Amino acid sequence: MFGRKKKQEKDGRRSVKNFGRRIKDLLTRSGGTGEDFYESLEDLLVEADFGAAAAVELVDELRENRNSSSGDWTRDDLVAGLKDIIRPSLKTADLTPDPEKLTLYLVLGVNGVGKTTTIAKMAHRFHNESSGDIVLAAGDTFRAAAIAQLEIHGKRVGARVVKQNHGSDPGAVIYDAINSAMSQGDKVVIADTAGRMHNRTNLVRELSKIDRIARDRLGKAGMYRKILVIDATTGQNGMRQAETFHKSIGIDAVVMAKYDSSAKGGLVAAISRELNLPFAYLGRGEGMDDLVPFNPDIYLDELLAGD
Ligand SMILES: Nc1nc2c(ncn2[C@@H]2O[C@H](COP(=O)(O)OP(=O)(O)OP(=O)(O)O)[C@@H](O)[C@H]2O)c(=O)[nH]1
Ligand SMILES: [Mg+2]
Repeated sequence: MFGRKKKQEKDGRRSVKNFGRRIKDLLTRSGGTGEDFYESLEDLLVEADFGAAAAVELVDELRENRNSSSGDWTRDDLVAGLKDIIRPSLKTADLTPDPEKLTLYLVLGVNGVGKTTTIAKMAHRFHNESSGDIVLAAGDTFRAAAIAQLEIHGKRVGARVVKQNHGSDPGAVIYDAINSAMSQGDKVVIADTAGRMHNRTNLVRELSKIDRIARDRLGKAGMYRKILVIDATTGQNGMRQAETFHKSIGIDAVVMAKYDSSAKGGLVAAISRELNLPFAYLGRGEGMDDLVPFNPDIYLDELLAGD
């Protein structure tokens, strides 16, 4: 049993399908009828990271939509019913750089979620789409190693890194990076930020300051996108992070990193439903090509697949 779980965790595509398989088992067990069926379905939704409130709402909606003459739930009905309810809240964000304007992507998120890796993957993607030279801003000045890590990634994907010393003002680094891009005619700046501070109030205050500096420097001629990275394996913590960042700084798009190692998947639906935020990409591995544009229909097919 333990061995099997380990294997599922390693194989992202299979483990993401876990929820769909469990639905299938539930239908076999319950015959798709009765109070127990609905309660167990609610439990499965909670286990899949939809969150308790959304799980109750979704099951209530399913029940209401069900015609009394429809009989027991079949797998096809249930999958279609869940898709009908979840699909409308799923939105995509297209982060393709504007060739006419300088675009700044400010990448936010708590420590360890996958920000720096996501930045490298985005730079790699934009570079391949011939968006010109990409500038990376080493805005995580809180840890010395963070600057070095961004430089390694910069070399790997062929992007220029603008940095200052460890401990310097991150707003100043990002200001410099925007100036550098403007003077060289580059169109894309992707800025790293720290995910950790002495405490959360400090982090939010620091990020709000960066936000003001970046907005002022870019002005109307630029495009500004605030990207929140969430770790797919953190469950309802991810939901709370999204709430906090969106409330205090305002988020334009979410990237769900480590989606390959997530045993669940409902977090995407929960964040979409509760916060009405669009998703840009799913991170599906550590490689530079493992950043896949979010596609709601593929997401739902995978989530609900029963094989
Ligand atoms: N499997 C998998 N691992 C990932 C993915 N994205 C990032 N990682 C790994 O997660 C770990 C943390 O990634 P970082 O990019 O350093 O995260 P961060 O948010 O910049 O971390 P801090 O700078 O410490 O706040 C690294 O080992 C990455 O290789 C992903 O999509 N899939
Ligand atoms: Mg980092």
